Amino acid sequence: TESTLDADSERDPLFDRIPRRDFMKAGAATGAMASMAGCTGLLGGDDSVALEDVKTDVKPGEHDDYYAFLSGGHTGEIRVYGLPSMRQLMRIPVFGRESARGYGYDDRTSEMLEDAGGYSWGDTHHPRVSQTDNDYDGRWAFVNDKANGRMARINLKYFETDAIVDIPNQQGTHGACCLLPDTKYVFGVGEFRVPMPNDGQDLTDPENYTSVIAAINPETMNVEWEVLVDGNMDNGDGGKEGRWFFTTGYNSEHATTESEMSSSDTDWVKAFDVPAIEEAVEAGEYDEMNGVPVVDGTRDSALNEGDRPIVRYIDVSKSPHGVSVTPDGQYAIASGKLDPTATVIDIETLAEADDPNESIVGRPRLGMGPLHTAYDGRGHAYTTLFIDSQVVKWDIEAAVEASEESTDPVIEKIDVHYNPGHLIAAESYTTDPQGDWLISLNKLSKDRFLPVGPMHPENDQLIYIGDDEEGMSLVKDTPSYAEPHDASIVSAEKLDPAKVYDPEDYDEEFVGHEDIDISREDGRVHVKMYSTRNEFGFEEVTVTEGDEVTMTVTNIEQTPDILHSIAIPEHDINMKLAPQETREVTFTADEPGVYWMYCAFFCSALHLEMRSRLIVEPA
Ligand code: CUK
Ligand code: CUA
Repeated sequence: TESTLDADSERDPLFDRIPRRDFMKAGAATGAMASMAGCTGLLGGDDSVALEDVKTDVKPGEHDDYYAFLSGGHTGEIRVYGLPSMRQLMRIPVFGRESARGYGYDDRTSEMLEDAGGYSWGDTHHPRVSQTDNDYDGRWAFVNDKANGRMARINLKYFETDAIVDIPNQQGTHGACCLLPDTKYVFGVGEFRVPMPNDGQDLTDPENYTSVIAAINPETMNVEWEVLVDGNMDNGDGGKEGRWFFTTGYNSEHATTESEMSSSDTDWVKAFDVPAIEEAVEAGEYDEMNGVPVVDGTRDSALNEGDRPIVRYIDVSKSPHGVSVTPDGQYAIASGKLDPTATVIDIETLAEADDPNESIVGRPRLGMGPLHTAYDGRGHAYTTLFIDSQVVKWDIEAAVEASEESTDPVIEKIDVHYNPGHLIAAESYTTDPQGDWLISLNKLSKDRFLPVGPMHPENDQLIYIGDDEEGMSLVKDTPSYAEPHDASIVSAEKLDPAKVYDPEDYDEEFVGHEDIDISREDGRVHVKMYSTRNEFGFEEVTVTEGDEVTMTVTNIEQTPDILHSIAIPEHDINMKLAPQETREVTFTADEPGVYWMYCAFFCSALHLEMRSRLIVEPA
């Protein structure tokens, strides 16, 4: 394993202490604490398992224990990995067209992309998986578009994007997260401060720029309301109890340049009191902007006076970046690039505190550039140190009362390669993390892989965190294409993806053997045909130059994994068809000639012969 940077002398005394604390936590739950306190036989706590006793390699033909959903940054996609193998199982295009899946090539998905702004790319950062009762429910994943102010929903029955909302009044949607326990809302956290409305009326005075969080209904993907705040916002995470939602922000200065943005020693974590906001919306205390109720949550607003302010502004050290809520829902932990400490906020006291700063209960000193924090469910937090290029493991309860200078809560540090952004532990975003695996999503790989030109892959490192006695172990390097930011790791048994499509789930009309048809009316041609090994429903389709052609094609196969597509040369069309899937594409046949429509998936021994002619007659 990689070296532990802390000298042994620094680690030992802490090391002695930690398992006892773990044990006390477990003991308190069973009421057995008094009789067994101090017993050293319980080093490592109940759940601690040695690395040699866990599956680290997934043999050929075996399955992984977890799905990991990694964002793809400015590729605009999501990648699905298996854990612990770190094999890439699938890519899910979200904000950009992708030809292998025909995403953005058929009518339905291209209309979806068009209705969502018509951009050809997005910047995905935070994939979050829906939960019911604080556990993964297998329904959806959500992901933000930092580039264009959007949120997308991925249907986990089919592992495909099924909805995108272009969020009004929000220029860059950075944080993304669900309000738990039951995913009542998906929050889009607005990063860029812009004039509101951003219509060219008021361009120059940054004091008047502002940003909003958006509460999105996960079923309808409708933006229900927004809250306007002071300063910008960055990452976000929701409490486990359905009341609080937290965001960080690095620009309380309301500045437009880097030096001004980091001039103040403190910025804010904002705590949104969701039921109080809902009451304000209910009472009509909002302005409607671009069709969305926008509630004023700035510090001086009327709604922030009185005994139930809708947004609490908590002073934290300069430029906080990550914020995440502990699995027990007790603390929100924020940290940033420019200060070596993390801020531990006691969520329960937030409601009663006169001054929200009273809810800050700890400021442990973790290392340089603490960015993001994940949890193992055994009372430990793991924070990436961007500048130190390490992951630090620390004890949450020991951090309560810890001063800014205190390194006491620190248990261990491990080097990562290099410069980690997010990290994520298995089911860290639930109330019951698995505590075995952690991925450090490193921004640089430098010398870790064969060189492939000036653009390097990034390095997603798998770290075993299940053994409190031996500490963290680096298990694998995985090169990844630019640029994963965050991830969610879900136990395999919590998802139940379909093997073939259910035609009931889509609007397109299923075209069976008997249903093939070509109809013509006023220069419009509608072709309905099936695809199967090794043919399309028609051997040739003849249209006239200038016709608007709609093709509805069903893959009538029942056999899992037998995919076809219909690729039309020189028409920029490739439509993927999984078993029982129907898709539709509309195009204008404007060049006379013969075009071989072919199947792009190697589906059988006669796959190459699976083609038909599109004949376009001159007008
Ligand atoms: S962010 Cu990229 S490393 Cu968008 Cu959560 Cu911190
Ligand atoms: Cu169908 Cu190749």
